[in-house]
Amino acid sequence: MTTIDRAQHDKLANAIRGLAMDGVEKAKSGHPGLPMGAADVATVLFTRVMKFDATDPRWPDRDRFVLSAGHGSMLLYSLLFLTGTPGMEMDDLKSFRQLESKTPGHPENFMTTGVETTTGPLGQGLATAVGMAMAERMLAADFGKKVVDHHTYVLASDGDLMEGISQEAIALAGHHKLSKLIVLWDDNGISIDGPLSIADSVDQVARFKACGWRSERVDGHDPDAIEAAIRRAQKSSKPTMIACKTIIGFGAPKKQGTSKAHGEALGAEELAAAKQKLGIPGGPFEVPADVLKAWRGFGAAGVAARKEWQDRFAALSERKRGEFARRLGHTPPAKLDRTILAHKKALIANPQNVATRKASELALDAIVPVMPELVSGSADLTPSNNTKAKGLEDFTPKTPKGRYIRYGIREHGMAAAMNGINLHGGFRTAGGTFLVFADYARPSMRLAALMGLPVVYVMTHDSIGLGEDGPTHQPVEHLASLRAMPNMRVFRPADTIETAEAWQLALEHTKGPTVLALSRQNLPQLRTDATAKNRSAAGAYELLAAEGGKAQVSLFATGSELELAVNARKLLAEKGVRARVVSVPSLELFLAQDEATQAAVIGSAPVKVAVEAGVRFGWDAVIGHDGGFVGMHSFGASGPYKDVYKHFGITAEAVADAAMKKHNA
Ligand SMILES: Cc1ncc(C[n+]2csc(CCOP(=O)(O)OP(=O)(O)O)c2C)c(N)n1
Repeated sequence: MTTIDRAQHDKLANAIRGLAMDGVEKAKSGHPGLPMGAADVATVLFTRVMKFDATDPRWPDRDRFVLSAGHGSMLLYSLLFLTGTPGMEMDDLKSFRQLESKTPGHPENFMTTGVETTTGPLGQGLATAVGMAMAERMLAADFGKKVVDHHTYVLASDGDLMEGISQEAIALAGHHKLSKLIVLWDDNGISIDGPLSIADSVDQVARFKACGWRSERVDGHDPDAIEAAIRRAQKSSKPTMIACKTIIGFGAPKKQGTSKAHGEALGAEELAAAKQKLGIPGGPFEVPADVLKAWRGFGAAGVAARKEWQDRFAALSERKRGEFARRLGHTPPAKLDRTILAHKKALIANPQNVATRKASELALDAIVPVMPELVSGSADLTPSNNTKAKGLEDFTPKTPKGRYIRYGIREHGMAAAMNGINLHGGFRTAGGTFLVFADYARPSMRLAALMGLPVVYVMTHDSIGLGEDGPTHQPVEHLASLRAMPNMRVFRPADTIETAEAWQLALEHTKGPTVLALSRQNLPQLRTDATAKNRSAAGAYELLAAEGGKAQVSLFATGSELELAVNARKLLAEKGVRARVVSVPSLELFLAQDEATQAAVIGSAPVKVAVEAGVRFGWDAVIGHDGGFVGMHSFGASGPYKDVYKHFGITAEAVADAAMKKHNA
């Protein structure tokens, strides 16, 4: 236990409170209530409990701290400053919420060193931390506890626990007995609308227990009690939730304990009164020298532990050290290219007319043996998503070397955990569900795109082509909506070769997530070439040129509809019309190419028709406003898939007719 006495603790905690009040006051916006209320909890974590070295915020074996309640960002920024994290100066705190500052409204891991994950959408941080704790266990299994042995701490608010994603997250964590995950709940009973009691009456302690956690209640303003609870948590074989009873806006005489302290500046009068009440000396942004010195001491307290870690790391073989660095840097294995090329060549030698979900499994079968960092999984659709490649064993508490995660029917929790696994470092993640249920995972997918995390979503049953399950399961607007998301790449490969190429591009890409939209139904292998060149890399390419002269028609298609375009080209030839076929495995990747490349692929044929079993939205950039489009204009329908395609007029004949109409116009 600590040697920090109460008076010293209060000074340390009040430094956070003072900075948070001043930061919000200067910005005239922000959330002072949480930092003031949770300052004691955070101070205990950072001065007594956590293993970290502020001077080396990227030390791989540091304890992770996730501020799930991202609106309380001044708490985190104050801690980074006080502990002496490089790059966080007092001037940065003074620039809170200003453009391009290191102190944006909500924590953004790409703006601020020391921020482990971007938070703000409530619930996401908690669910992301579950993935971090999973990754810690998996990486320890690969490299040993001497180099990977740390905790993941989360500070969560009422909102974090009310959001539905929290249920998926805590159920996953409890099931996996993620004992190194410790959640501190800022139990202040207040949110924006007022007291929590107007909208919530969940017994959170009982709820966590029911999900396989240890949980207990403490006084969130009693540092020794908080520390003791955390020490008990560290010894548990289960994850722990500690309900820390706090007062929002602690110290603000009129506003504390009310929603008035939640999300606005206190105002000069209340701020001055709070500082007086708390005994915080000095003017705005002033931290007494002795207090800052003490904080800096705690920031550097982990230097020795880090150096010892470095010695242990240095004792690993050169090969292991290199592999550790490669994996933490998300660098794809050197063998990946060769592996994909050999896989493509085998497919050309022995063509497979299979669904692209099956093609994805074939690609994974080839990739998994050369990519030990690839963690696959599915939200209870393993036999449908084909995500369990040969050689992948289940990840369970007893088999931490398993690289297949059974996420259960928890798409949102899965997507957030995938983010956490990537953020922790050492792993790449792929997770499966039906494309239509991207909607159930979307807020976490958006954060992956925002943070630039290279996760892969294996989203099968990608159109009305799934047939009998009907419109609830048939994605229609999903391709367009995912393409609309900045930094999200969507691939809809048409055959085995394009699927292998899409996997290669997804895994070689380290700056953002990728959706693989894959068919349920079998498709012909249309590609007959297997050069080292990845033809999908530019997003689109000419699959078949026009025969017998200049093209009169350009047909564009993705995924399962490429076959229709190929057949339509034949029908047009029978009518004496020359058509070429362009495959577009990734529309937005294509639209990101330079103008000349785009123009060359789009071509100069006067008639342009696109076919995709989704909505038109986005296609005008290729076919023009006056182009023809064969696709969906409504929700789908239940029936055998060939009947459904006919019903909605998505056929080779319809494509040929659309082209003929334009040709004759
Ligand atoms: C998903 C999501 N919905 C809504 C919000 C907007 N929001 C920010 S803070 C907040 C209230 C949070 O209350 P609580 O979690 O108790 O935080 P505290 O009042 O203790 O600071 C809301 C609704 C959000 N950030 N994320």
